[in-house]
Amino acid sequence: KAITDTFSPRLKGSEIVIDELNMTDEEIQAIRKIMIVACGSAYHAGVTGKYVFEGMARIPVEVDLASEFRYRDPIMEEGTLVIVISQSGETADSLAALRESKERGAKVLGIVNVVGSSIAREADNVMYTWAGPEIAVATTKAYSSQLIALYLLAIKFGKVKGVVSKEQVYSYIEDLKRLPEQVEMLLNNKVKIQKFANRYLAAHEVFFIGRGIDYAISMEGSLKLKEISYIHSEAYAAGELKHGTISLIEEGTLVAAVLTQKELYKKMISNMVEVSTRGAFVLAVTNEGNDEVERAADYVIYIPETNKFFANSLAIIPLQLFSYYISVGRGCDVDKPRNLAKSVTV
Ligand code: F1P
Repeated sequence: KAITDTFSPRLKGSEIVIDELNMTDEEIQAIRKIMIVACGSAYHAGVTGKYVFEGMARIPVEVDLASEFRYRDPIMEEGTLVIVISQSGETADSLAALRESKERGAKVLGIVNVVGSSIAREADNVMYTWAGPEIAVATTKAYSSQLIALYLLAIKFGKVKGVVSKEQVYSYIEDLKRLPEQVEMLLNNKVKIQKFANRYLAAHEVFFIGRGIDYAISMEGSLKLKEISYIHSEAYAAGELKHGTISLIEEGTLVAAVLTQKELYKKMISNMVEVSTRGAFVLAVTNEGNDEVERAADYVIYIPETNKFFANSLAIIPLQLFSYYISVGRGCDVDKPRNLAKSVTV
């Protein structure tokens, strides 16, 4: 719903018009570097944004946690666009990063859900995500909307900068329009995920692994699990396994492997074999029709086919459902997890 109801990209001639984006083509032309800063799930959306902006618009991107940003002396040359992502628009560290960026002469674009919030007011430009009020503490729909905002920005920036052709714009928009129905299909599969989750209610820890965009999805999947179920969970770039993490794998450890990027299947499959030979139970979240993965995994959840840049919007759904059912099964309060606040303003 966040996807269908939020944005209205239109094609006008060969140009893509996004009503929600308050930026001129001249401002877009002037961008030389993008720095994305945010906290929590918004940060994970930003990590996806890095791959999307670089892949689609060929703009160099840095992503940083807003809470760490203050300890840097970031180089913001002419043409640096800082993108601050925040559902609430009030997160103290994100707001501080915005102010510091402006002081250093950068232009700031806010991707914000709450209209009129501090970040929305202080940013030079705002793209509202219109995801509606978020009741639960753990973000889901605002995260989905942030992803869509980033995809649209990348398409638009790529088009204005002459990297993306008109035909590509059409095809990206077609893929975006299919997402809501594909998300619906995944939601209809929830009983299967619930059954699987029920087997892991007593898990002590769960690892999520992926490469590239799939690593960004893994980070958000892991955060959802720990924040609402209190099970220790970490996301690792799969290539890092052999640099230490693999020693944590024991008989029966659940490892969720995310594989949505076809060119990375081979390497990911070898990581899955690495952990399963050490006793891990491997859950794979992957694209339909991937028989090789079927052989290497103990359990497979398929996501429908989409553009490689948009896979996060689909792969995150089973991971969110998994966390949700674990949380419910363990008797946790899904909407109000302990120790967490909806808006971190101090
Ligand atoms: C950032 C955030 C959320 C998280 C929780 C605490 O908030 O880390 O991602 O779900 O609500 O704050 P925001 O800057 O996106 O409002």
